[in-house]
Amino acid sequence: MTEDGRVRVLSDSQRAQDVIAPVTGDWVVLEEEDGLGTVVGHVFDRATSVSRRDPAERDLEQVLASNVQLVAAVHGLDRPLPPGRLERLLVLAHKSGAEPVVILTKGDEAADDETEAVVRSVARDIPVIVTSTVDGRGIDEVVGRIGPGRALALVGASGVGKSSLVNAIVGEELLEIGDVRASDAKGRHITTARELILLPHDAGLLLDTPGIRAIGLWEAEDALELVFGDLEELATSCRFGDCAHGGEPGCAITEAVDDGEVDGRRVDRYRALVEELATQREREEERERRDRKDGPRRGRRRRR
Ligand SMILES: Nc1nc2c(ncn2[C@@H]2O[C@H](COP(=O)(O)OP(=O)(O)OP(=O)(O)O)[C@@H](O)[C@H]2O)c(=O)[nH]1
Ligand SMILES: [Mg+2]
Ligand SMILES: [Zn+2]
Repeated sequence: MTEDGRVRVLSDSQRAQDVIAPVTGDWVVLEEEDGLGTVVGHVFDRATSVSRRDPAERDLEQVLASNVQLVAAVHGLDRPLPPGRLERLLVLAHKSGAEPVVILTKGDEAADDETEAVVRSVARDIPVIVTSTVDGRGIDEVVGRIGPGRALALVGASGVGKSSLVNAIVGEELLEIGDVRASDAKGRHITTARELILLPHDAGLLLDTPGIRAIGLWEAEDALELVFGDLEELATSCRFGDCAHGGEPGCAITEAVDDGEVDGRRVDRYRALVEELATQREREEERERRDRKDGPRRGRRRRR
């Protein structure tokens, strides 16, 4: 999108091996190239960057969206909400540098107490908006959070109703929506490309994304504080500075679990995430050492 409206340009992926490949939300410089026409010449630094570990290439970052001010962890009330899934989505959102919000779609379908409890315990200080495209609840609240010049990225599993929400906000059937399997409420991956939608009346932008199954975190150690801040606070009182909270003497977290102040399963998920991120960082460092020795391999460069 340019001052003069939409233009179709070439993103030269061969050349982009050496620079940053553009993603939806990027600000870019367009250049005229002989024989090629208009091409993406340069991608500006990203103010925020929503990313995960590439599900196909375990040691690569995949940027899902950039330059958004808000990231919504979207979940549908027609299905159970595993706490680990919401935790990961929120850590991913926080890591992006944007503001996280939780959107619970299909508010017209009965939510169970369990889902409510999960949301209350995981998304403690994060705004939660319940929406429905059937009775219209929550739609104005979502729009109210966006505003002129601001963009909201919708991230969540297939079939939770991200594209339906966009259509409800825009007020027309702009995006294709799909069915969910009645047996397990799974979606059918209807949206296949990321799409930036400019809202009418200068109300801001929405960024729809394809449903994601795996939420592998990428270099998100510092972002764990959003959902596990209380545990990280407790950890400062552990006897050992490198306590892994796995039964070491003088572990403040283990004590809090024993006293019934903290849910042990939540601690297990926290420890698993810390472990996962540490392993990933080791592999990353190992690869960088190898790359320095061999020279960079094509297409394996870090996109940052
Ligand atoms: N009852 C109810 N159904 C909804 C609501 N929002 C979406 N749906 C239904 O949920 C199904 C999936 O909606 P989509 O918008 O395609 O979901 P999506 O998250 O975009 O899915 P992917 O593009 O595959 O990632 C459709 O059958 C919608 O009609 C809602 O608020 N209430
Ligand atoms: Mg969709
Ligand atoms: Zn400890």
